[in-house]
Amino acid sequence: MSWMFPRAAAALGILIASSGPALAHIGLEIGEAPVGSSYKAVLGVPHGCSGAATTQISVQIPEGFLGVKPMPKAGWTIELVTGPYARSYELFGSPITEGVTQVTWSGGELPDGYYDEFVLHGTFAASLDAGSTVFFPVVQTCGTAEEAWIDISGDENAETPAPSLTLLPADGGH
Ligand SMILES: [Cu+2]
Repeated sequence: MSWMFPRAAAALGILIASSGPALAHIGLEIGEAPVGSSYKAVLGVPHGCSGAATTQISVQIPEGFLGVKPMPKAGWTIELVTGPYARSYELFGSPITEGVTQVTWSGGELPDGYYDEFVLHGTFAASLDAGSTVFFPVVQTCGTAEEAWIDISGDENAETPAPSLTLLPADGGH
C-alpha cells in the first residue's frame, strides 16, 4: 500500500482490512473439487514470516485425501509421514487403509518478496460428503520464526486460516 496517500489509505482502511487477508495468506489455487476425483493441491505461498524468508512448508493431509504424492521441487527436500487413516476407503476399486498423512518441503529458501507454489496430488474418497469443507493445515517455517496456518474454524476473519476447499458432488460417470 506504499503507493497510497496516507489520507486515502485511512479512508479505505476498513475495505483493505476486510479484503486483504484472503489474498495475503497461503491458500489453494483451486477451491473446489468433486468427491471421488483426483485433485492437484497447489499451495501458493505469497509471503514469508514478517519479512523473513520461508525455509520450510509442512502440510497436514486431510482425512479422505488418498494416494498422496508430492511434486518434487528443485532446491527443496521432501519428507513424507505415513500412517493409518481414521477409516478404510476404496481407491481404484481396492481397499486402502493407510497412506501419506503429512508432507514437508525443507532446505530451500523463498524470500519474502517472492511467490512460489508447493504441489501435491491425490484423490478425494468417493465416500466423503459433498458440500463439506476440507482443510490442508500448513505450518510455515522461516528460520527460527514460524507461522501456523491451522485455523479450521472456517471463519472468514480468522487470522491464520488453514488452506481449504469445498467438496462438490461426484462427477457423473466416466
Ligand atoms: Cu498472509
